Amino acid sequence: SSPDSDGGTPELEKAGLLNKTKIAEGGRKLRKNWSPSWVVLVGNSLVFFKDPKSQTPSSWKPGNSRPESSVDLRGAKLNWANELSSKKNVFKLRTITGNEFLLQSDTDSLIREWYNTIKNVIDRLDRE
Ligand code: I3P
Repeated sequence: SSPDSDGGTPELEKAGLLNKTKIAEGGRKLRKNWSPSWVVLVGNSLVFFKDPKSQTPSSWKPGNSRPESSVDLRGAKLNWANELSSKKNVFKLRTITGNEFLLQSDTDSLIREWYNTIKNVIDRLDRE
């Protein structure tokens, strides 16, 4: 079994660089502001970090650096959303509290991996 399967520190599932913009806060529409974000999927949360240069998957540890923001995936909705952007490979994540994010990568395989991984977490939480 893995070191953190005892309910202690949540396990890191995935980390990487994506383009991100928040498009709604509590259901209220926001102006788009795309920027690169270091995205970490850990436990039931998607955590966003500002400075991608200082982050690598192997160096990331909980508490190592201050997240910019964090999203609870419980009850969240995930959908491909290429109609919401002129960019390719865009999906939308909507939290239960009505915060909406677009995430994007030019690399098809990378964005598909992120979509599937986040979807699996949401589906697992839905079954709990
Ligand atoms: C927005 C900016 C975004 C673009 C958005 C523009 O302009 O160019 O990159 O979104 O398009 O409004 P501004 O910087 O003046 O706010 P995409 O790159 O996702 O297309 P939109 O208004 O059609 O969403």
